[in-house]
Amino acid sequence: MLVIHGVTRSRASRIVWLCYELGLEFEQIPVIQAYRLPNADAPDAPLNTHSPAFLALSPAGAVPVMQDGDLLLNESLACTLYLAQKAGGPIGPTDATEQALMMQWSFYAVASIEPDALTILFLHKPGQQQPGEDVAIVTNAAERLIRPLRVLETHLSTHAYLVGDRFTVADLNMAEILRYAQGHHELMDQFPATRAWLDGCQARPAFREMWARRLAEPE
Ligand SMILES: N[C@@H](CCC(=O)N[C@@H](CS)C(=O)NCC(=O)O)C(=O)O
Repeated sequence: MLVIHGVTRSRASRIVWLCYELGLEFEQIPVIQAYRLPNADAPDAPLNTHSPAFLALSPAGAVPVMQDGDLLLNESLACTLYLAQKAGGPIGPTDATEQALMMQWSFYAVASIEPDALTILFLHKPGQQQPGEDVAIVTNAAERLIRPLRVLETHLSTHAYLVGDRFTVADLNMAEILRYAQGHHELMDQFPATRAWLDGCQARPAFREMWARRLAEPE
């Protein structure tokens, strides 16, 4: 059976969501991020990204890691792209052209959106008193996101999905990364087609199932 190492409150969410889309059974080993623990190196600490048993699988000490038979795979988007292609249904590529486009959007999400979106996720606290330094960092991150979000908006103004005329792994990968920035309403409101597409992705039963699993985990 497919094994996912990593709690759902991590980038493992991407693989969990895809497994629900595909109806794939999986076992999840809830490896937690070391930074979320008071003392990750204590002998009684739960299995975490510093644990020797986990580092044997992931020398980088990062979740998720996925095992499918003899294949041991790091990098969440390599995992989703692999599973979607292997499954062979509508969520994956039908040919090399679609595969290239799915990789294009996924890599664009990771390279041009994820770093600034993560900054927003961690530092944007609307309605709360915040250090001016954090506010400036968030403002800069939101400004840098305007360019890639314009690219997305242009595409999604004339297409329902990123690749083909159906929901695919490219939408899933992009949606999970853009989720980090969705709490920044002044930013997202500038991109109504993107906002509507993201709402549609998150309304999918498989996303809701992943989200419920995530919420069931301790914060
Ligand atoms: N590019 C990697 C990033 C993996 C990553 O940074 N994972 C975080 C959690 S989402 C992590 O494990 N951090 C470990 C730690 O800080 O201890 C991927 O997409 O899989």
